[in-house]
Amino acid sequence: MITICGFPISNYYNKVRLAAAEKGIEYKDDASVFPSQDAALLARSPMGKIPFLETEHGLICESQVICEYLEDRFPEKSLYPADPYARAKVRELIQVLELHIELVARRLLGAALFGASASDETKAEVKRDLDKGLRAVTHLAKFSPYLAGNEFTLADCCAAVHFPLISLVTKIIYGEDILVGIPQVEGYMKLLGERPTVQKIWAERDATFQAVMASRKKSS
Ligand SMILES: N[C@@H](CCC(=O)N[C@@H](CS)C(=O)NCC(=O)O)C(=O)O
Repeated sequence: MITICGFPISNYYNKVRLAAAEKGIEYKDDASVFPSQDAALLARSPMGKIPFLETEHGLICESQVICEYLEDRFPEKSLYPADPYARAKVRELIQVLELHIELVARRLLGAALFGASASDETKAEVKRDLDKGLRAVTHLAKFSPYLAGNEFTLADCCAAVHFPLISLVTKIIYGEDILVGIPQVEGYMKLLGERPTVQKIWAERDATFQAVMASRKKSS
């Protein structure tokens, strides 16, 4: 049995859980693991990040690597198309989403949600880079109806967890959800929200987020 370790407000942890659920994999969930630079966590996840996976062979970190492992180990229900070019296009979408949108918006996460400050310069840099990332997503995504075409793929697991965070952060920082720049996103998110697997992940994320915010308020 494998165990996915993390915390339900982490979009990367949720990506892995969503992929596992979509693939119909039986797994254990350790939803109480926070990122940390403590030796105990670093021994399990060398960057101190979540998620990581416990297997009978050892530990694996990095969400994309974990998802690829799940594909290799449980190939029966694949989240990739069969054709090599189509598979590469799914991976291309994932890379663009994660490197050029999610990671860029993440620079403002602390300022948007946790009371950190961000300079006007940082906000302007992030906006410039997000615009480039969005241009790439607009170019690559098919929305027909899923991101890479007519099959639900791992790219959709990524979008299901990253798009909401990007919307939230940009709404708070710039007063506008940057994803409105891609008109198909609204209908696409509704479609994703019809999937029981996505509903479960979103509900757990929201409940945990509210609990975290309430406890921060109490302790401040
Ligand atoms: N590239 C990593 C990113 C994971 C990541 O950044 N996780 C966040 C939580 S959503 C984290 O652990 N942050 C703590 C840190 O960066 O020290 C992956 O895909 O798993």
